[in-house]
Amino acid sequence: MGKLLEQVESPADVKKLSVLELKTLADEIRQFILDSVSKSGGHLASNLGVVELTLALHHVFDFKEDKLLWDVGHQCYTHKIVTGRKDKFGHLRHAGGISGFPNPAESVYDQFVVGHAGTSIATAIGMAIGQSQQNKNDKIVTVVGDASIVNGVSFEALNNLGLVKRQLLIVLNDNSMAIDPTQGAVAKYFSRIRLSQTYEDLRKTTSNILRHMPVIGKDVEEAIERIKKSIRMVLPASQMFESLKIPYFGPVDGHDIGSLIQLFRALAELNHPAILHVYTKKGKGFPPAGSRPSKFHSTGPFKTNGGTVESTSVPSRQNFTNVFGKHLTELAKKDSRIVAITSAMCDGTGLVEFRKRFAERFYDVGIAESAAVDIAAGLCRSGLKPVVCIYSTFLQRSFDQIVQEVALQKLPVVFCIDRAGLVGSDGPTHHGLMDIGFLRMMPNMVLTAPANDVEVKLALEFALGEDKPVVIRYPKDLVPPRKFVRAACAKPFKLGKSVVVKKAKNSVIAIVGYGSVLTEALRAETLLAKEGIGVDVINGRFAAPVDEKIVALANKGKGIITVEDHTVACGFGSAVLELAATTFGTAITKPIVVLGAPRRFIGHDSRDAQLMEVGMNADKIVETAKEMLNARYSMLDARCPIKNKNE
Ligand SMILES: Cc1ncc(C[n+]2csc(CCOP(=O)(O)OP(=O)(O)O)c2C)c(N)n1
Repeated sequence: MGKLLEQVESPADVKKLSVLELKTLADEIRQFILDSVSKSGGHLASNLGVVELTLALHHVFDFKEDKLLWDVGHQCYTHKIVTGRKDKFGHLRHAGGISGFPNPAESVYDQFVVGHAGTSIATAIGMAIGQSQQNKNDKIVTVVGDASIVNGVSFEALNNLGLVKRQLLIVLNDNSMAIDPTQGAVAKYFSRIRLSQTYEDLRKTTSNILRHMPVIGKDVEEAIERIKKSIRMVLPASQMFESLKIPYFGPVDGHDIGSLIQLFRALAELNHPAILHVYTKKGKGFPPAGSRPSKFHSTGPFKTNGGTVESTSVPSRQNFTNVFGKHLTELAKKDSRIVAITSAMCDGTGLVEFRKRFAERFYDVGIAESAAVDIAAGLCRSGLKPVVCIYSTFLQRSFDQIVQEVALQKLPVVFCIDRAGLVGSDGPTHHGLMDIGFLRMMPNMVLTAPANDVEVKLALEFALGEDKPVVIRYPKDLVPPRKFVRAACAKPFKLGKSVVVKKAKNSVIAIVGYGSVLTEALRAETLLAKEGIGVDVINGRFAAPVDEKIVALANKGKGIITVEDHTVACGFGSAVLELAATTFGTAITKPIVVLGAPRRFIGHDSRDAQLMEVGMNADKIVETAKEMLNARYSMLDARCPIKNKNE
C-alpha cells in the first residue's frame, strides 16, 4: 500500500491533502484497486476511471452529513477506500469482506444498497425534497454514468428535477462506455460533443465556470444566467439539459483534480439542482483495461505483470451463457426470422458471436430493459422471432411490459434469462431468485429450465417453435460434467412434460430437480443409493405448466422433494404444491418438501459458498430424504427401507 494511502483512514484525511498530494494518492489508490481486484475479481475499469473525481468530492463535501449517491454503485471502490474500508479489500466481495456495491450497513457514507442502473437521480430528488421539508440543508451529490443517465428511470427523474428547490448536484461521469460503447441517440449526441472538444476547450470551460460562479451572498440565479450565457457561446453540450431547464456545466476534465475541487466548491453553493458533465477514461492507468474496458468492466481474478495481464483462470468446462450463445447462433443460421435483443449486456448474455455473425439482426438497446421487451413485442408482431436476452435481476424492470405487451397478446417472444439463481460475489442486488415467481403468475407464459448443455439446445428449439411466450432460465455457472447428462435429457422438450432420469426399485421418494440443480439431485441419488436407499430422480423441465405426473407420484405412495435455484416462495416447488393442492385438496397424504433459497436477501460470496449456505446441494437433499423417511415415514408406505432397518 502506498505511503499516503496508508495514512488515509477517513475523508478527513483526504481533506488535509494538497492537490499535489491528492494526485499521488490517486496513483496509489489505482494500484491498490488493481491489486485487490486482480486477487478477488470485481469491477475494474469503471473504478480506475473515477479516482480523481471521488477524491475531489471527498475533499470538498462532508459526506458524513452531506449525501453521496452512486448510480449502479459498481464504481464506488475509491469511495469505500477513503471511508474507512480499505483494510477489508482483502476479502472484497467475499464473506467477511466488503460488498462491491454501496451498502449503508457497511458505512454511514453509503445511502442505499444499489446495483441496478438509473436509480440515483430519483432517490436524490426524494432525499432533497425530504431535506427541504425538514428544513435541513445537507448537500446532495449523485454520480451517474453516461449509459445510466439515459435509462428510463433517470429520464423520468430528470423530468421531475423541477420539484427540487435547493442544491442537488448531478455529476454526469461520461466515459462514452456502458460495458460496451454506450448505445442510442443521446450517446451519439455526447460523442459528437466529445469529438468537438480539445483539452484546451475543457480548461477554458472550467475557468469560465469558475470566473462566473457566485461568491456566497451574491444572487445565485443571476450568476447562473451569466455562466450559462458564457458557456453557451463556447459549447453546445448544454442544450439537451437546458431544454429541460436543468442548469448544465461542462464538459470538464474529470482527471484534473485541482479544477474539480474548485468546481465542486463553487457548485456546492448553488441553491438549485445542476449537472456537471465530466469526461473520464474508463480503465485509466492500467493499459489492458484502458484499451479493453469491456473485458475489464467486471472481471474474475487475474495475474498481472506490471502493466500487463499475465493470465486469467480458464474454466474446465463451458458455461451456460456460452452454450446458449453458440446454439442461438446455430439456430439463427437456419431461420432468418430469429433476432436477438439485449440491454447493454451483449457479452454477459453470450451474444458476441451472434452480433458478429448477424449484426443486422442484433439489437443492443442500452440499459433499457422495459423498452427491450416492448421492442421485442413489436418485432414479434411484425413476424420475426425475437429472443430477449436479459439477466434475471434486470428483467425485474420489465414486469409490466411482459404482462401487457407480451403475455396478454400471447406473443411468442422467447426470453433467455441468464444469471437465474444465485450469482455469487455481486450479491443481493444481482441474484436472480425471483423470476419464476413473477413470471409464473402471468397467463400464457411457459417457463422452462434446461438442466445441462444438451437441454439448452432442446429448450431453445422448443421455445422457437411455440405459439406463445416461453422463458428459458439458466444460472451463472459451468454446465454440469458429462456424467450427469443422462439419456433422458436428450429427449425433445414437450410442453409441460417432465422426464424421469432415474427410477429405483420400490422407491418411496422422488427428487424433482428444476434446471441445473438436477445435477445435485443426481448426486444425492448416488449418495442415498450407497446407503441402500433408492430414490427416483425426475427432471422437472417446466415450472409453467407443471407436469401433472409429478404430483401424481404422490398417489403412488411417494414423497416428493423439489429442488430449484430460486427462492422457495413462488418458485417451481410452489407450483408443484399448488397443483398438488388442487389435485388432492385436503386428501393429500404424501409429503412434498420444497428446497431452494430462503426468502431473505443473500449476501455476497462465491456462488459455491452461497449454494452451501442455503443448502441447495446434494447433502441437503440427502438429509431431507432421510428426514422424510424417518420422521414422516407414517406418511409413506411400508416399503420404507429406513423404517425396516429400525425395526
Ligand atoms: C438495470 C440494469 N441493467 C444493466 C446493468 C448492468 N450494468 C452494470 S454497469 C453497466 C454499465 C454502466 O455504464 P455507465 O452508467 O456509463 O457507468 P460506467 O461503468 O461507464 O462508469 C451495466 C449495463 C445494471 N447494473 N442495471
